Amino acid sequence: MASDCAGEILNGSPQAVARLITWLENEDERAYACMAQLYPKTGKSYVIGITGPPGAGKSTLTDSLTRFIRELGLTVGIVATDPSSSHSKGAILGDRVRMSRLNADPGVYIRSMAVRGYLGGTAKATAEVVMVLDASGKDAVIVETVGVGQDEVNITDIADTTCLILNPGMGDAIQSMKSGFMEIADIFIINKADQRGADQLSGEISLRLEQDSKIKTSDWTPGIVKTIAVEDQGTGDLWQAIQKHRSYLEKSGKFLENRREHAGREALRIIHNELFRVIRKHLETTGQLCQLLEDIRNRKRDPYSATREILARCLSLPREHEDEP
Ligand SMILES: Nc1nc2c(ncn2[C@@H]2O[C@H](COP(=O)(O)OP(=O)(O)O)[C@@H](O)[C@H]2O)c(=O)[nH]1
Ligand SMILES: [Mg+2]
Repeated sequence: MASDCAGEILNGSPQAVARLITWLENEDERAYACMAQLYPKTGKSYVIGITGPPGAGKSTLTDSLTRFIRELGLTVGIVATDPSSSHSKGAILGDRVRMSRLNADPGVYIRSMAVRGYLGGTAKATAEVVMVLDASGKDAVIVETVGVGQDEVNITDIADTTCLILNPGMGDAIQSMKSGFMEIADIFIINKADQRGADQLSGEISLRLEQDSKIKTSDWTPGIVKTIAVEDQGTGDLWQAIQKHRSYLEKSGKFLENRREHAGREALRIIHNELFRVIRKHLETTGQLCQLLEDIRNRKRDPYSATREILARCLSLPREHEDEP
C-alpha cells in the first residue's frame, strides 16, 4: 500500500525507499499516491550536484565527500546516474565497488540509476528520487551525473550547489566551452591534482570566468577547489566551498528563489509526464493507439487533428486510481 510505504519512508526505512524508487522507475501508479504524501515533508535536504565528464573522478569524490560529511554526524543520500549502463553493467558495478565502504553505513543510502536512450545526462526520475531521500531524512543528497545540457533534466534544476569536476590537461575543453556552460558551475573542482597541470587549469578557469560577462556581473564568483579524491585530499576544502556557496544563497535570498523555480519546473515536468502517461494508457487499453498510429503511417490521418480529437475525448475521462487514498 502506498500510504504504508510513505509512513515507512518518513521513518527512514531503506527498504521502503528502494520500493518507491523502483515504482517511480517503472511508472507504477502506486508511486504517485506515495509521492503525494511525501511531498509536504520534502525540502529539508541540501542537494549537491557533482557533474563532469566520464572518468573525471565523480564517483571517487562522491565517496570521499560522503565520508567527510558522515564524520560531521550528518546523513547522506547518493543518486548516481550512469550513462554507460545501457550498454554494459560495468560502470555501475565499478561505482558500487568504489563506494562499497559506504554500503555498510546505515547513515548513507546509495542508488544507481540507468539513463536510457541517450548518451549522458540525468535519469528522468532523478528529481523524484532526490525528494524520496529528502523525505527519508537525509541531511545532504549528492547527485552524480555526467548530464549537462542535452538531457531533459538539468542538474542545475535539482541541485542547490552544482560542482563541475575537471582534470589537469582539460584547458582546451575550457577554451572551447560554449558561453553559458561555465555558468552551470557554482564550484569548479580540479580533481586528480596529483597530476601535472592543476595550477595551469586553475588559471585557465579563472581567465574564462573573468571573460564571461554573465559571471562577471553576478555577485557569486565560482570557487575553484583542487582535490585528489583517491587520497581524500581537498575534500574538506570542497565542503567549505559548498558551505560558502550555501551561505551566499541564503543571505542573498537566492536559495528560496532557486527552490521556487525548481519546484515550478519540476511541477510542469510532472504534469507533462503524467498527462502523457494517462492518455497513452487510455489509448492503449481501448486499442485506439494502434489504429491511430496505423492511420497516420498510412497517411489517412494527420497527427495534429488526431491529437486535438484525443484531447477532446480524454479531457472528459473518469478520474484514475480513485481507490488510492
Ligand atoms: N590519479 C588520480 N586518479 C583518480 C583521482 N580520482 C579518481 N581517480 C581515478 O580515476 C578513475 C575514474 O574515477 P571515477 O570516480 O570512476 O570517475 P567518474 O566516471 O567521474 O565517476 C578511477 O580509476 C579513479 O581511481 C585522483 O584524484 N587522482
Ligand atoms: Mg561515476
